[in-house]
Amino acid sequence: MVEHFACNAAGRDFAVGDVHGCFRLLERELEKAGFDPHRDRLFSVGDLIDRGPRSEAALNWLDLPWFHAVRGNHEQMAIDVAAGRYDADNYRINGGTWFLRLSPARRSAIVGRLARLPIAIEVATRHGTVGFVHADIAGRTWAAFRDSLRDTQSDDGLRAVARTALWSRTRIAAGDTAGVPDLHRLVVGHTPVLDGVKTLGNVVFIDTGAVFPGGRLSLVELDAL
Ligand SMILES: [Mn+2]
Repeated sequence: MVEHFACNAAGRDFAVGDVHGCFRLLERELEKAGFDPHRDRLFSVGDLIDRGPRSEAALNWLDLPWFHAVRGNHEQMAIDVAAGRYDADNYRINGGTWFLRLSPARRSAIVGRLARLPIAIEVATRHGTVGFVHADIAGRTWAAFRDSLRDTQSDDGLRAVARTALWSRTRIAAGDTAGVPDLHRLVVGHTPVLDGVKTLGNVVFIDTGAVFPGGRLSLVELDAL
């Protein structure tokens, strides 16, 4: 549920907003940043798939040793549709047509990979721990959120915590600047901020709407946050 990464002493760490199939844009941003796959790492806030042109490429990216992603609500929708827990028409409206057109075998291969994506990632940096979730943490602190992911006894309980992590827009809707006291930064996507990367307290919203008109894909270096 939570994947931990030690400090990258050799190179740089980057975060990328919701890609939604726009992997050509991601390639371009990495090239502009001079990303070095031998030393640098890239962390995704999830929603690699749906809406955009190349959702299936997400699987190739997830095979790369320097690319790490948390699970987004779009990955969760694909998982839930395949399990019969989510309405296929709703998923289609949300950009899942590509997935629904695949063969059942291909769908289950994809879901098998997406289901292994963690809900949260934490990365040690020289400034402190940087946390990643798709939408927001449940609870006030990272420690409490981690505990709730670990200690939740039932599938339903886990789903409730994960629902906040994957879907919540409460913090940004309220303009809540309280932040997360036990992190250096929390990096999230999910809610498009078309005016550019937005910070509330120490929570950084990096989904600048790559797939939407007027939007772009944001690649940010963790050190610059
Ligand atoms: Mn999302």
